[in-house]
Amino acid sequence: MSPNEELRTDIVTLTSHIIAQQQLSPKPATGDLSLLLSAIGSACKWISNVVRKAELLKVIGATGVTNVQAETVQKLDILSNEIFINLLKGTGRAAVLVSEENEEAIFIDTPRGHYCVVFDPLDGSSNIDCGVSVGTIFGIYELRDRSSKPSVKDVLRPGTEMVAAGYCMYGSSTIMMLTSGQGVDGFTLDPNTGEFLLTHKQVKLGKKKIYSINEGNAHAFDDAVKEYLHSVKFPPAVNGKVPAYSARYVGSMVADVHRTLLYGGIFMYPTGKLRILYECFPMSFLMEQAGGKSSTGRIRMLDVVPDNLHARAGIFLGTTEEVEKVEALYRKMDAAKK
Ligand code: AHM
Ligand code: MG
Repeated sequence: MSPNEELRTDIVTLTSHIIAQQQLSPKPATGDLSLLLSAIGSACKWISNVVRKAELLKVIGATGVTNVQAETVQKLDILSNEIFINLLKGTGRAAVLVSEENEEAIFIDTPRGHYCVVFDPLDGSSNIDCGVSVGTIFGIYELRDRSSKPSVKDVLRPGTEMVAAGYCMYGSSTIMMLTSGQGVDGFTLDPNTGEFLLTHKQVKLGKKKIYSINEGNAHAFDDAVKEYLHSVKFPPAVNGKVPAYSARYVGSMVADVHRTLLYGGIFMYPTGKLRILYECFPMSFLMEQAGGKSSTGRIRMLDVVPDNLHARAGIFLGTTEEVEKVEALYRKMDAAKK
């Protein structure tokens, strides 16, 4: 620990931040949401610990099975899922859990369970074996009606109805970004104290021109996407200056969105691999709260109503200017087809 660290007294932990946010809520606060967010913080600490030691604990690699989505399940996917589910169940506040790793929703019969948590416990896990950043993504809904039996209808709702969302990135440091509709705040895990500390207060989207996409899929892109990509590679001069774009693509949504949030630009996955409920919605909620935009190309992503738990959509998120350029090209493409 450096001398400066020892002297630091202006400490805001994730827990104290959640409690402060709770006081700002216009609704009388029960503390239930705070408890859930706090459990998510604990789950992310545990997952971070396992991810960092994965090679040493020999939990690297695939399990040999594929999930309901025909994707290879990594050992760490299973471990992270169990950690997340167990810690959420332990709060007694969650009634419905939806995980990327489980085909069906998990219903928990508990008297104070008024919330639904949707999550991808370890997104980008195919990158683990080579040590690239991975992350956890989560979103929270309140039950529509506390007096009715919880059902999948409680989560098959537009993203605009989420009450909180976030991600935790296991990268060069472990960072959690969180929103409950009052902006985006970021917390870095201090390995000495085991606390998430507020390090990114009220994040506003960066202004850099960066585009992020897996161009290996270009053969399957809509013409609108192809035209957008051409425009960022060969941009027209503005006042005699050619705006220079950079290309960056990690292949791990949390890392690509985190960079987009901090630096700016646009992240795109147009061919519909990413899941609406627990990948697209939380990231779109954060992006809007940081001052950006998220779209399917045709409509606001948060207005989509998923028709099943693992439904997918194309996504474009980032700075408003870039996302609107893509939307304009979709309108042009659709008009030309009429
Ligand atoms: P996963 O949930 O199976 O890990 O897949 C999602 C990941 C995202 O993190 C990332 O944006 C995308 O898949 C990368 O896909 P690709 O390898 O096709 O570029
Ligand atoms: Mg995923």
